[in-house]
Amino acid sequence: MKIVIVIPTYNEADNIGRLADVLQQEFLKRSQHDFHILVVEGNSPDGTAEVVREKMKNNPNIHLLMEKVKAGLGAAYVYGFKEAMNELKADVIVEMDADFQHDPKDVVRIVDEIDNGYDYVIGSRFTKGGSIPDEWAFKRKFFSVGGNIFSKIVLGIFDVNDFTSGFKASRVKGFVDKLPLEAILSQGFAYKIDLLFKMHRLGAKIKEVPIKFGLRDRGDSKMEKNNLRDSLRVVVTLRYNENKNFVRFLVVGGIGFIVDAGLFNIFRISVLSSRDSAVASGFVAMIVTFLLNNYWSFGERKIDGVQKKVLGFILYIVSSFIPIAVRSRLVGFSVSTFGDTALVSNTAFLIGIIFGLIWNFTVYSKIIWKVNKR
Ligand SMILES: Nc1nc2c(ncn2[C@@H]2O[C@H](COP(=O)(O)OP(=O)(O)O)[C@@H](O)[C@H]2O)c(=O)[nH]1
Ligand SMILES: [Mg+2]
Repeated sequence: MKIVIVIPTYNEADNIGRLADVLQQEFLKRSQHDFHILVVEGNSPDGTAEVVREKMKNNPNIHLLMEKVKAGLGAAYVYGFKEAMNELKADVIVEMDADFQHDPKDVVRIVDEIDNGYDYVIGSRFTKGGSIPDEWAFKRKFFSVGGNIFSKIVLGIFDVNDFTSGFKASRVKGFVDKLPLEAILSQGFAYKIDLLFKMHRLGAKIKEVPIKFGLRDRGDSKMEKNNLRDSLRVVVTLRYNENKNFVRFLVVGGIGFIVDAGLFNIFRISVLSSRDSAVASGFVAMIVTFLLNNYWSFGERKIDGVQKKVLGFILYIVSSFIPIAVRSRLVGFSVSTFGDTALVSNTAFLIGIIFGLIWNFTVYSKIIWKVNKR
């Protein structure tokens, strides 16, 4: 496989050359792979680019991508990802810092898990065997650990412990090439949470490999002051966007009801019997809601092609009958058990509706409009 290590740099002249040397030695341990280093340079004033150019003279697997200006970590990675995919034709992309906080000796351990079939391998500080530096001030530890717990709960992803690790490997085919890189939610550090969430939603098989996050070797941290707020914003935005599907699904349901009831009456007083009208209006409402769900509620994962649409629609009709059948059973059971009163039947009916909403939304979001892995 072609493996590209993307390393963003800003004022890393003291580190990048030494890091490249160590990495080259590490690459020899997995000679079955074709390793490359892609430095994304934020136009550092300290001559980082010169150091890289010097290395490139004798190392054809080292590449340099120059940014016009330092635009943040997320922006640097997006630039690097695109180059790695489109120009270098990477099969696997590794993200890593230039300052030795990530031990270059861990690269092969991380890549090994891709070989083992995982799609997204996270060098994790918060899994058994991983660690953050003892030297960190309490405040930094607190925000690092606390931020991860917060992300975990709000995003509902419980099989990941380190949401902000900058050391990881991603499979390109089916994963990085499906990420909406243009619409990255943060140009800074918080891009990590965004991409992790989206990889998870793409159904990546995720593996955490414990790493000991070290102290920066030389040079200064470029940690932005607003990282914490920015991360918070990304987590909340991701959650909201997820619920947007649900809100839209409810609106479509409401529209479906209006269409159904309206057409029922139009058909009934014009051409059809009441019985036939109920079938016809229901069918039209199904088509309308299916299309609205396709182009709006789940628009970002819409079904393309007539054949797939027809299949999706059949599934849509079949699955929609299940909660209706369950509801009628529930109402029948309730009135025969608790008495045939308005309260009993309406309570049962309402429970049936709630079940129907959960059922339909689950089927729509997990099956019919599941996140695409084409
Ligand atoms: N190209 C580019 N690289 C950056 C930028 N910000 C940070 N880096 C690099 O990204 C890596 C991580 O940044 P670092 O300052 O170590 O962050 P910290 O470990 O959180 O203090 C390092 O290799 C930096 O040189 C940026 O805006 N542009
Ligand atoms: Mg660092």
